[in-house]
Order: sequence, then C-alpha cells, then structure tokens
Amino acid sequence: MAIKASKDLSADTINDPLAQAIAPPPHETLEEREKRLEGEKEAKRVSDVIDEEIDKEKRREKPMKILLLGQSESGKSTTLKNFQLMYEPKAFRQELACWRAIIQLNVVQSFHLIMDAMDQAQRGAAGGEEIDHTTKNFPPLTTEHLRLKQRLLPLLQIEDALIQRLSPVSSKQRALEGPRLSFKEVAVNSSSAWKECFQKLLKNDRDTDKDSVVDWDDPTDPGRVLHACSEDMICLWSDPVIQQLLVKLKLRMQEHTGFFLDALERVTAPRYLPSDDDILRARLKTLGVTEHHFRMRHDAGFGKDWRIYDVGGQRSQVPAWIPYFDHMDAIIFLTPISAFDQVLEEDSKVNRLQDSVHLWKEIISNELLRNTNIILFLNKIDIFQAKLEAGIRFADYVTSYGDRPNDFENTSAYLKKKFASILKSHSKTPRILYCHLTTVTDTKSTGYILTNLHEMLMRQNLVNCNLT
Ligand SMILES: Nc1nc2c(ncn2[C@@H]2O[C@H](COP(=O)(O)OP(=O)(O)OP(=O)(O)O)[C@@H](O)[C@H]2O)c(=O)[nH]1
Ligand SMILES: [Mg+2]
Repeated sequence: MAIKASKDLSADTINDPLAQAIAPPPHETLEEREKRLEGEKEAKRVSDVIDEEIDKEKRREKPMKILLLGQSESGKSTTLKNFQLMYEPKAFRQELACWRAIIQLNVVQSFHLIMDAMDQAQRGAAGGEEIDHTTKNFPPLTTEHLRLKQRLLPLLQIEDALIQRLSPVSSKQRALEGPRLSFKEVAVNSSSAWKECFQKLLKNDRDTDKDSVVDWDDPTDPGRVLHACSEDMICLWSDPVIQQLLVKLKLRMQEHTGFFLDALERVTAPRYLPSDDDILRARLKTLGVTEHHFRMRHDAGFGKDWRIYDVGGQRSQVPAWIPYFDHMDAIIFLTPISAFDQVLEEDSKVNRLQDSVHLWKEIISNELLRNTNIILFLNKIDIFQAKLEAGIRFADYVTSYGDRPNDFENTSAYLKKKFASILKSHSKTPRILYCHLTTVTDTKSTGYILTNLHEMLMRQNLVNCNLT
C-alpha cells in the first residue's frame, strides 16, 4: 500500500497561484517525495552557482576603494608604494629615475640641515646676537670643518636644481622670496606631473633594461656632483664634533625621514639606482589627493579594480579629504606610534601621538564613514622599539600609562586597547577593528598584511553583495 506523504491542499494554497505552483502534488508517495526533494536540491545548487557568478560579476563592476589617512609622515605614501610594488611592479620600477632623484634630494637636504647646524654653532662661537643657548658653550668648529662645509656648497645648488625640476611653481615663488637661507622640507602637489619631469632623464622608456632608465652621459645629472662630494660628505657626517653638535641641537638625523646618511657611499656611487627598500625609505611630502588604480590578481576567483587614494597628512590638508569620504569601502588609518615623544612640525606645542589620537576620533565619528571598514596600522614599530630600547620612557609622554613596564609588548598592547576603546565609544555603528602593528618600509611583512587585507575586504564585499 502506498503511504500518503503530503497533506491535502489547504484553503490558502488554493487561493495562491504561486503556492499552488510549488506545492507538492496531492497524494504524493514517499518515493515521489524523495525524488522531488532531490530535484529541488539540484535546482538550488545550480541557482547558487548562478548567484555566485552574478556576485563575481558584481564585484568586478564595482571597484574597491581604499582611502589612506593619517597625519603627516605616518607612512601613507609608503603604504601606497607597497601596493605598487605588489600589484604593478613593472610600472613602479620604471619610475626608478624619479626615486633616484628624490633620494638625491633627501641626501642634499640632510646636509643642508647639518650645514644650518654648523652656521648656528659658528654664530654661537662668534658671540652673535642670535645665539641659541644650546650652542653658547659649544667647542668651536675647526678650519677643517669649515673647509669641508665650503667644499660641500655645490650640494645646495643641486638642491635648488632638483627642487626646480620637481616643482617649478614653488621655485618661482622662492625666487620672489629670495635665496633659501635655511632648510625647508619639499612637498609636491599630487596634481602636478612631477614624475614626468624626471622621466625626461629616461634614455629610452621602452627599454626594459633597468640600467638604461637614466641618461648616464647627461653632464647636468646631479649624481655627478654627489659623487664628487661623496668623500667630504662621509667625512663630515662621521666627524665626532659634528655628531656632538647634532646631539646638542637635538637633531636626531636617524629619525628624520629620508635618512640615507648611513648609506652615502652606496647612494652616491656612479650609476647608482635605488633598490626597492631605498624607494620605500625615500621621502617626498604629499599635498592634495592622488588616486591610483590597481588590477588585483585573480587568485581565489577574484578579479577586481582597486582604487587607492593617498592624501597629504598635514593639518591644513584635512579639508581636502572630505570629498573622498563618500563610497569608500575601507580606510587604512596610520598612526606613527614612534612619534610618542615628538611634536607636530606645524605646531610645536602639540604632541604627535596625541594629535593622531585626536584625528582617529574625528575619522571614526564621521557620519559619512559610519559604514566604512576601518583598518588601523600602528606604524613605525621599528623606530618605536628602538626608542624604548634606548631608554626613552613611554610614560614620560603618555602619563596614563603609569608605571607599567617600558617594553614593546606592554606599550603596544596598551596602544591597541586605547585605539579600540575609542572606536567603541566614538563609532556611529558597531565596527570591528582590524589592527596591525606595522613597519611599512618592510615589504615582506607589509605584503603579508596587504594580502590578508585584500582577502578580508573581498569577503566583506561578498557579504555586502549578498545582503543587497
Ligand atoms: N623606519 C620607518 N620609516 C618609515 C615607516 N613608515 C614610513 N617611514 C618613512 O617615513 C617617511 C614618511 O613616510 P610617508 O609615507 O612619506 O608619510 P606620509 O604619511 O605619506 O606623509 P605626508 O605625505 O606628509 O602626509 C618616509 O621616509 C618613509 O620611508 C616605518 O614603519 N619605519
Ligand atoms: Mg605622503
């Protein structure tokens, strides 16, 4: 006897044509039911595959947008360089001539700072009116020091020539202001085609040979002067009296961005071309906002356009960020935790870490960003660690840290907790904090983090696609 498996149609089903269409047939037997369920299972599997394909298409259409935010010198442009190295290595390495020029500028600007310090010491020794009390009792520089300085004056011409090439507008402005008397960091407006200025150095941009990206026969190549001055530069930088002067003036050159003074012989060598690490350490301040396009790899079935936006981090630049807040998939917020004992360049009364915490609060409480994924990079941990090891006490600057141990493990855990608790209390919607301790000048560890980030955002995007 056949067993009846389905109920008779109810009154509701009889009135509803859709329910009628999908309702099991009346008087269905158990075998028929099993067959039907099997068929439905197969239909669902096919439907899921189709949905997945549609999702893939959807994801391909809409580019993933990431905004890099953080105060100046937090490592935004360096993070962007990591993306370039990972996803556009060929195009990035074609810019070698540009980065070589930036490194040359970083070197001559470091010497400009040293020469300024020597001027200050000389004024102090001469009993001039502008004496800084720190240089009053400073042992006078010898004639040998002054001779070296004199011989290095061509570096200042190189500096001017490089800046002129990099930023013709600001050099015209400077011509009106008069000669550059003391060091000032160079910034470049992202809308200017500064890289193209240096591409002129290219001999043949179709040539794939790395060595041919620079016209080595160019008599005006700054590399020639740098090489000619190399020995004097090394001599001055390694001089103990000069080192003492820098300590006295609290000029910690090693902590300055674009520090290449420990690699002078290499970076001033004839036919020097920067390595990837050199490019990551090169410093050029950003003004404005730049958009960069990347085509991500197709592994794990994902193929997608990514847009990364890099902004200038100085306080005066913050209003320029706001038009970019809409429709961002994620923000990578960078805090240079090594700056806990430093002040802002634009306001020497403000501690840099405190300023970064303040900026973090502003960003996570912004209404336009309420649904944006937030990734926090507690960056420059290499310098942070070195400072702690050198005995600089974190609690002297962050008094709430109290008498906890002055080691990396405890201080970094404290900072992670602090940023997380601010997110919890200030975010408009509950959000997960993706936090990483980073050294973005290290391509290997950063590459690993960015790959994970890529996967995390793709997964997140998938969830969002299925919800819409
Ligand atoms: N040692 C070390 N240096 C870093 C790290 N991150 C960035 N830097 C260096 O710090 C300098 C400033 O980094 P940038 O990426 O230019 O900073 P930014 O946030 O783009 O700064 P703005 O353009 O002024 O907003 C560069 O010379 C980098 O090489 C890090 O983790 N460790
Ligand atoms: Mg930048």
